[in-house]
Amino acid sequence: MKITKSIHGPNQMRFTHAIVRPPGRNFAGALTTANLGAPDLVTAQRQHMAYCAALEKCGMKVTRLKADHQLPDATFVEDAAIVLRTDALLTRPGAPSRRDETAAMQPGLKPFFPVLNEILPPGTLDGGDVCEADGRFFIGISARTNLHGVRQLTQWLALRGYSALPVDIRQKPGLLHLKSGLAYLGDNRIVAVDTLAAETFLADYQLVRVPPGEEYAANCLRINDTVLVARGFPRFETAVRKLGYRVMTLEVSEFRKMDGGLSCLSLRW
Ligand code: CIR
Repeated sequence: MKITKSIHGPNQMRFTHAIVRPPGRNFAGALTTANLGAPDLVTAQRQHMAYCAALEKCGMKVTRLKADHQLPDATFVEDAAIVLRTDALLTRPGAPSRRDETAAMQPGLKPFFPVLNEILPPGTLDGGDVCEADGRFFIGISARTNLHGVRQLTQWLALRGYSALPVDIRQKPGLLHLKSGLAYLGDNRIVAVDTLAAETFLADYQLVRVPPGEEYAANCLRINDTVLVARGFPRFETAVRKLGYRVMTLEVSEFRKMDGGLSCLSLRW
């Protein structure tokens, strides 16, 4: 039997730090399949500021990196690294246009994590495919994250005492990353969209289903005593409130246009 431990110790879902990067001038050049039109940069910057304020309100110290005007997807910092409380790993994003984001992330992580490991070729891994549930990691095999990447991350985690389980989402419609449809709420509860709900690993958890039509809201974030939920998904918001959580809703329309959501805008530990 594998021994797993919680990253967050006895206080599950406790986070103290976040790294973020506001969108740059070239944000409209980010990758997208959303078909929701071009983002408005000023609105995106405003939404990003509100996001940072929410993290701070939840008790986190937020490190704001400089906007990157060369790498349009660099605001989606979650994809460039995997961060535990004491260790961090630079990924190797699956989209070639995002590869340089890890080098750009390095100076932001170094002050906190002097030794940075990295995913090596031919491995690819996006942080959005990694969902941690109290020391157990679910890793999506996706259009962005390949088996080599999954194996390298699994080994890196095992060396630190954590277990990992691959979840193949390549045939799941609408899921760019695993966390596009899955979020751990703590308290043994997992949010999942219908296309993931039958996965056997979910049998170990209390499932919080996402109402049809509100799938985008699955990418929510439990931070300390609060669950951050994308604004505009009232049935999901009500379901989370009914579980007893304090909910804060945030408008992220401009990031949604670029296939991003709440989790991808920060690295958290
Ligand atoms: C991309 O396609 O890579 C970006 N436009 C969106 C990345 C979203 N990342 C995430 O959900 N972790």
